[in-house]
Amino acid sequence: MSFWDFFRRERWPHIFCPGCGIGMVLNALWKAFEETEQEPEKWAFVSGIGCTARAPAYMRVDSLHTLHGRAIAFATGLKLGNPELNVMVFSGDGDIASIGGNHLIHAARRNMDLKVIMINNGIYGMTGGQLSPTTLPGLRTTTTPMGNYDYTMGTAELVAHLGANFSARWTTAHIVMVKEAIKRMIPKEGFCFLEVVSQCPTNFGRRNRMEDPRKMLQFMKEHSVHVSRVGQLGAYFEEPVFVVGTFADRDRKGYVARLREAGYFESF
Ligand SMILES: Cc1ncc(C[n+]2csc(CCOP(=O)(O)OP(=O)(O)O)c2C)c(N)n1
Repeated sequence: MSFWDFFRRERWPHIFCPGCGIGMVLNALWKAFEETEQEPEKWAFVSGIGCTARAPAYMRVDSLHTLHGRAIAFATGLKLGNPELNVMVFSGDGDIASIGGNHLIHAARRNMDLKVIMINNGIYGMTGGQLSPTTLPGLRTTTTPMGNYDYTMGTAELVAHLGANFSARWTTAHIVMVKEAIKRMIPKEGFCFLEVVSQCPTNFGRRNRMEDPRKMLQFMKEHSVHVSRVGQLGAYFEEPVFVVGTFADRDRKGYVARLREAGYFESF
């Protein structure tokens, strides 16, 4: 599958700012699809609202661009309506962890058969850079101009704790690991979650003296620590630290398999 079999050139120019990390993740996604010989027509992508949520519109796949925070709820309906379809949610940290947090928690708890890629740029990018639950301590946003005083949500840790089959966090400074994590998620059943910490030079970098995206990549690299060194308590750091690595990789039965075993699909 060539690059242009996966992306819709006719929909470009896209809305992403110069230096935005979403393009890097899309490239990793395409490479993961190419290397595992995926057929895009067997996939559907679901997103909420935000910069990241616009991404599926540029892919040559069936996609649902839904309400802010409700991507996982729509994706769950889609998967249960057509269990043969591979369903991937691709959305932002505000969309998935903040307004959509409750859907995330219960989809992970159920081990719902979805792949979720959450781009964590640490803010609400599309609306101008407000604080989000994933903003790291001390960093500046439009709503915390003197620095974030709030504690950070460890989304990948939470999803792992809830029993999902796969949960990982990497940054765009570890883009090969992002691709490898996507490849690991593709054949798995159950809930598979990948958080990608990513640069937003426009609304995050500018307020934190990192308007140059290369500075942000350097920052992410220097402030990353592998989960094997700190355990799952990384979310409780008082300084900006990105705990990267795989938090869960198990093979519990997914929701669809459990419904099928109980005879629910036959009764429809
Ligand atoms: C119900 C609802 N509340 C608020 C908004 C306004 N809104 C649009 S995008 C957005 C935040 C997007 O942030 P995130 O999901 O992190 O994505 P990003 O733009 O950073 O990729 C908000 C609050 C909305 N569209 N709908």
